[in-house]
Amino acid sequence: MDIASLNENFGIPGVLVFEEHGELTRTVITTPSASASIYLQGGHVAEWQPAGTAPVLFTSGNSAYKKGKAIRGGIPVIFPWFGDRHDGQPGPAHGFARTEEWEFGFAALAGDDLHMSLLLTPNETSRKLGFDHFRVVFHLVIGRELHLKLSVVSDAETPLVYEEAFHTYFAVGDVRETSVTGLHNVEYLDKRDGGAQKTQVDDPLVLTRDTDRVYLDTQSTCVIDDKGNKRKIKVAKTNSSTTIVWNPWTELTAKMADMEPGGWEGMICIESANAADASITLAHGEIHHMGCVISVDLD
Ligand code: TA6
Repeated sequence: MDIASLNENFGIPGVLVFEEHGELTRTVITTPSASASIYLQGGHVAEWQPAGTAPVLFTSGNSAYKKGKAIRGGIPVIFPWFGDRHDGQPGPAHGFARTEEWEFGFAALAGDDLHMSLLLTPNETSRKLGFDHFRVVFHLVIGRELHLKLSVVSDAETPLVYEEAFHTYFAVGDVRETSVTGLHNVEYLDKRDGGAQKTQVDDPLVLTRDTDRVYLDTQSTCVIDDKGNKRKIKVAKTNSSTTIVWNPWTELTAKMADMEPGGWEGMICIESANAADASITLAHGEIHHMGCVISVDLD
């Protein structure tokens, strides 16, 4: 659907407007409680800023807004596998959902909150990768809080096995002065140490180097104490058993064309997922909902 048709069918004057940005189509949202931008490619929430506080999501100034290239930052929607594909078949890192075009479903204003949905269905890309007969609906409520729900339905005769994640990049004043609670005593796979399984002893967690950890069997709410912005960001999730913590730090950032050299200092990924030992299996007609509510409390 072209921009004019999107605005005619779904636009809300002064609240929700579709526009081109780079090679991509996005919707820009402005309400009394928050502003946001969401790209149809990937159903990708790139920005969310509740009234009265700094942007909550980190987006790299070097991000490419090109077809088929994931935006660096915001909330990449990861489906149907997390990280490298694990079944010996070829496929892009973190699956295809974040680089495919999603269909805009609906948008409606309820008070100061904007409700909207996006839909991903099988296409030539997914079928080539062996994924057909599924539907993914991404429901969002954008306001003083950000409510996310990813609903996956299987229409296949054989079981659908998948991983999923909200790969959320949070903006922080300085990651070195930021701490995270909610993961104490949780087992994790340390991808910076050959995937060794360890226990989270330090509480709160403070990152001091490049960090890539997959926390297992945890449904906990994480709280990011973003001292640099004098706020706490709460990440409450439902039907999610995995939490990933990631920061590329200096050396890895230097190798990423879509990251600015010091970009790592202003971000931390706290990702709500079902991955590693927590993949989801759906029989024909079954549905699964993974949710996440992000909220901000000023100090
Ligand atoms: O969530 C952490 C991670 O899996 C890291 O291993 C790193 O690869 C990161 O995702 C970013 O992946 P991307 O494909 O977006 O560069």
